[in-house]
Amino acid sequence: LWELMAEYIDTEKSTIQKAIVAHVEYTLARTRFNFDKNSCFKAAALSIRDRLIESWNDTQQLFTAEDKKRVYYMSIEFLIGRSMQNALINLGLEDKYREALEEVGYKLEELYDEEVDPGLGNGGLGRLASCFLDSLATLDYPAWGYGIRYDYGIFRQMIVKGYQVEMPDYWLAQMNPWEIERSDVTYDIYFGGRVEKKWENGIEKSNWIPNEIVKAIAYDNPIPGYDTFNTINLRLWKSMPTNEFDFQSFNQGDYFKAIETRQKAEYITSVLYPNDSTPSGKELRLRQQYFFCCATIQDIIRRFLKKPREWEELPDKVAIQLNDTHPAISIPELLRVLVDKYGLEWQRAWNICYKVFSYTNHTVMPEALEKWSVELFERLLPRHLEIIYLINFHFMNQVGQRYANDPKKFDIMGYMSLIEESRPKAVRMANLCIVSSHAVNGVAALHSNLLKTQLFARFHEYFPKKFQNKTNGVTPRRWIKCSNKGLSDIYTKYLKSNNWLSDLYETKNLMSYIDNEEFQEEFRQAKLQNKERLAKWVEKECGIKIPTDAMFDIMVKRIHEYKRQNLFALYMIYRYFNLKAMTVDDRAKQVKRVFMVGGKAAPGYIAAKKIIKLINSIGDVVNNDPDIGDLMKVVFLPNYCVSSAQIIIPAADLTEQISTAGTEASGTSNMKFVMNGAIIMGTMDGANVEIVEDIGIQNAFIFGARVHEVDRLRVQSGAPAGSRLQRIFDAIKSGTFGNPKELSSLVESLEQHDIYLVKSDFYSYIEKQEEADAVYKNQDRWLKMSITGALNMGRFSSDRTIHEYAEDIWDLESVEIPKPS
Ligand code: 26Q
Repeated sequence: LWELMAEYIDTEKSTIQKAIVAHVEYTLARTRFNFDKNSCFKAAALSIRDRLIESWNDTQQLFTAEDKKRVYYMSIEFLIGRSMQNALINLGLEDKYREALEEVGYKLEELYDEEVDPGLGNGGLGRLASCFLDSLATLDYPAWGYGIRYDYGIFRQMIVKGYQVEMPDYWLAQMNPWEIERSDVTYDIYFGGRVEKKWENGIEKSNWIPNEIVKAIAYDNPIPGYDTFNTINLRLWKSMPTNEFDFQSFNQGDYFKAIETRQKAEYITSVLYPNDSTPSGKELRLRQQYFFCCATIQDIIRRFLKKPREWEELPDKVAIQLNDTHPAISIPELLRVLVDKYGLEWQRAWNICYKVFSYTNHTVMPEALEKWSVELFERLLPRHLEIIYLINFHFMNQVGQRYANDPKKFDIMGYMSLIEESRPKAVRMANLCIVSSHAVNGVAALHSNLLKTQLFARFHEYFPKKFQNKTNGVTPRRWIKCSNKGLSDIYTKYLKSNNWLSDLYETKNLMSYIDNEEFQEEFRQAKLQNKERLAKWVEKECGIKIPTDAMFDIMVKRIHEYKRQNLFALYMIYRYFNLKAMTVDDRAKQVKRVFMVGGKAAPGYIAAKKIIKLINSIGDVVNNDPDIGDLMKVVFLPNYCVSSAQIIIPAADLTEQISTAGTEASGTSNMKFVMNGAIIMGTMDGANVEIVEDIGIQNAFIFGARVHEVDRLRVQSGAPAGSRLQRIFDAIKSGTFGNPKELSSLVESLEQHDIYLVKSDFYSYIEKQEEADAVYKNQDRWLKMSITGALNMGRFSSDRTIHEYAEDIWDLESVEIPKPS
C-alpha cells in the first residue's frame, strides 16, 4: 500500500495531472464541463497540499522520534500571503506544475491570482513571523508556529473620493485549500470566576473556579522549507462554543441565553485588531490573547508529556519565543499549570519557566507598550493576576535588596514593577516579559541599543546579560524568487546554480560582473519589466497611466506619523511647485518621477487617514495638470498587502525609508526593496543603518538628524518652518490640495509640536532628493548603485536571523528529514 502511495506522489507530469483531476472530481465534485479557473486553482492547491501532508507527516514523526528540543514561535499575527507559488518553489515543482497545467488548459501564473491573500496580521511584525517560519523550515529546525485563525483578517482598504474606507476581509468565504482542520485537537479554555484557596500538607493551594468555558480547535497549515523535505506546522486556533456550558442555562430554562453564550465563544477569534501601535485595552483583545496562549501551552505540555519525564527537562525540550508582548500571558499560564495543576512548588516552577521563554520587542515608543488594567485582568483572569503579583513580589524583593542603599530605591522599584501604580492600576506586559524570560532582543542594532540605554535601561543594568540584538531579515524565497523572476534568472544564470536561494551571501560573488555590459543590460531589463508589470497593475487598480521611463519612487508601509508619509507628501508638493515655476525648456530637462504611496491607516487613527487624503488630493491636482503631463505623477496604491507588495517592490527605483531616527525599530520593507535593486532614500534609523554598513553609504541617499541629535532638536520643534516649507504649509491651509477644513490640522501639528522633526529634516531631505535626480540622470551610475545594493544584502536573509536565534537564544539543533527514495 505504501508503495502505491509513492507512485501517487512522484513528480511525473501525468501524476500531477491525475491528482488534480481526482480533486476536481472527488473533492470539489465537479466535472470537465464546469472545471473553471477557480476550481482548477483549488484542485491544484489540494494536490500540492497532498504532497505537503506527506512531508509534514514524515517531519513530525522524525521530530518525535529524535526527541530534540523544539522552538515554538508564538505570534498573534502571521501575515502569510499567498501560498501556492511559494509552496511550488520550495518543493522545486514550479516548472513541472506549469507544464502539467498547460495541457489541462490553464496558465499557472493565472491560477496564482485566484488565491486569496490571507492577511492575518497588520504589518511588519506579522510578516516577520511568516518569513521566520519559512527560514525555520528551510534550515531544518524542529519548529512550530502558533497563532490565531481569525475569520476576518486585516480590513480591505478602498479609496473612495480620496478617503480610506474599510471593508471586512472575510477570507474564508471560499474554502481554504491549505489548512487541515484537526477536530480531534481541542482544548477547553476558561475565563472569569474566582480563585479558591485551601491548605494541603501545610501548603496553600489555589483552585481557579471559572465561570465561562470555550473550546479551542486546531487548524494546521503546513509550511514547506526550500530544497528540503522538512515541512513544519503553523497551528492556528479557532474558538468554538462548548456543550458543557449549555446545561447550566438549559437547566435554568433560558434557551436564548444559551445560544448567546455560544455566540460569544465563537466571537473570540472573529477579527484581527487592525491597530498596530496604540493598544486599545479592549476586553475582547485580552480574551483573544489568553485564548491563544492557553490553548498553545496545553498543546505544548501535552506533547512534552507524551514521554515520561522530569519537569526540569522542559527547557531542554521546549523554547518559546514571544513575538512582542501579545502572547505574554503564556508566562503566568505556564506557571499556573505547573503549580496548580501539576503541584510544583513555586520556586521550582519559576526556575523552569524563565528558561523556556524569550521575548522580542518591536518598538521603542513608550505609548505603544501594552498595559492591561488590573481591574479587567482580575475579572477575566483572576488566578493569572495573582501569579503576576507573586512574580512581582519576588522580583521587587530582589530589586529592593540590590538598591537597598540607593536614595532612588523606591523610584527604581516603581519603574521596574510589573504593576503601574496609576489610576486605574495596570499590568505592564513588557516588564512581565523581561523579568520572566532568559533573553530579550530588539530587532536591529540601533533599536537594541536604545532598549538597553533608554526604554529598558534599568532592566539592562539589572540583567545585563539578558539583552541581545537579532537584526531582522526577510526570506529570499518569497521576496526575490517568487516576486522577481527576472532578477532570479540572472542570479541563477551567472552563479550557475540556485544556491543563492539558501545562501544569499553568494550573490556578492557577482560583484565581479559590475562592469560587465551584458550583465548590466540584463539587470536593467529585469527592472524595466517589473516596472511595466506594476504600471499595468496601477492602470487596472487606479485608472492612472504611469510612464515606465520615469523614476519610480515608492513608499509602502502602515501609515504612521513616525514613519513620516507626510514628509514625503510635502516633498511632492515642493517638486510640483518647482516644476510649475520653470520654463517649458527647463521642465523638459527634469527627471520624470512617479510617486507611489501605499499603506493602511488604523481605522481610529485620524491623522493617518488625513495623510492618505492629502496624498490623494495632491494626485488630483498634479495628475490633471497639463503643464506637468508625464513629468510627475502621484498615485496612492490601494489595499497594500503581501500579494501587492510582491508586484510593487520589485518595480521600485527609489524607496522611501524616512522615519525619524530612533523611531522605526527595524523596518523590513527596506530590506526587500534593496534586495530587488531599489536605492534607499532614508534616515539613519532601524535596519537602514546596517544596510548601508553592508552596501556602502555611498550607495544610498541618507539624510536627516541622527539619533543622538533627536532629543535636542525636539526641544526646538516649535521653530518656524523656513520660507520654502512655509509656502507649502500655506498652500495646504488655503485649499490648494484638498479641503483645508480637513487637512490644515496636519500642518498645524507640524507648526506647533512636530514631535517627529519633519520641519528640521525637511531641507536635508530635499537636498538628498535633488542628489537622487542628479544620479538618476547618469543612468550608468544609478544602475551600479542599484546592483551593488542588491548583491550585498546577504545579511538580511531571515536565514541568517533564524540561525542566530537558534544559536544564541534557543539552543536549537537542526534535524534533517531524509528525502524519500
Ligand atoms: C497591541 C495591542 C492591542 C492591539 C494591537 C496591538 C499591536 C498589534 C500589532 C501592536 C503592535 C503591532 C505591530 C507592530 C509592528 O509591526 N512593529 C514592526 O515590527 C517590525 C518587525 O520587527 C519592525 O521591522 C518595524 O520596525 C516595527 O514597527
